[in-house]
Amino acid sequence: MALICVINPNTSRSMTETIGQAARAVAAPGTTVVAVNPTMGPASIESHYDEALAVPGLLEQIALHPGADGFVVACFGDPGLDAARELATAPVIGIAEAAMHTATLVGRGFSVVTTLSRTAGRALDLVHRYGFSQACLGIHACEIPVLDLETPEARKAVVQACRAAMERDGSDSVVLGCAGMADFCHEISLEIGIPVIDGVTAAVKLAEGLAALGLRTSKRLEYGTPPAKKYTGLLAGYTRP
Ligand code: 5HY
Repeated sequence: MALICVINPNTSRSMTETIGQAARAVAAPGTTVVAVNPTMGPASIESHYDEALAVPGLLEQIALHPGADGFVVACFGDPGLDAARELATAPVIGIAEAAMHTATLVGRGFSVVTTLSRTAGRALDLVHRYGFSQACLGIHACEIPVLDLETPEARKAVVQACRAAMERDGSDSVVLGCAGMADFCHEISLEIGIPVIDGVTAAVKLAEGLAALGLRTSKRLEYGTPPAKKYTGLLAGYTRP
């Protein structure tokens, strides 16, 4: 019996619903998934500025769910992942990290299809940080804003972008670069004939696995609980006792 808290770090309730449904669709019997988003922060995350200002809301949600057996940061930039791992004792999994690990388990070389070109640099940073510089064969943008992904036209455009990426990179799997694409992967995989990985569902299965193994984030060094610290102004509520 695991409780997995899936946090959409932007404030779009409809996107949180989509993410929650996709997560519950793959959760094992006995796993409870709670899908939440902060009440403060950006409506969507499409820039470094958005990402920086999404982190306080993400950390607030981590603090509000002390009983969770695992957390999923449901944004492809994996914003605030290290800070969340310091704050939580349960494992915290970023969807970019989960999707990239999963892609290398089912293929030799993966493509990433993200939303706007301006987010591709962040995806590349994570490819290098997570050690997938060789396995990632290309990062491509479908140029659809995050909150426009819910339209039928958007789905078609993402399918085309995945097919073009596969052919251009010579990849044998595709990683979807946005939590808002969580319910696209089966349809696209049928269309282009290779594994298409969504990070939300991959992260839920990884979180379940770690909970089943009884593994929690090590508190010995870098991910130790943040030290006592006074915060002022808008962030006074983040003061560490
Ligand atoms: C995401 N933004 O997964 C990222 C996608 C992106 O609000 N949820 C967002 O474009 O980086």
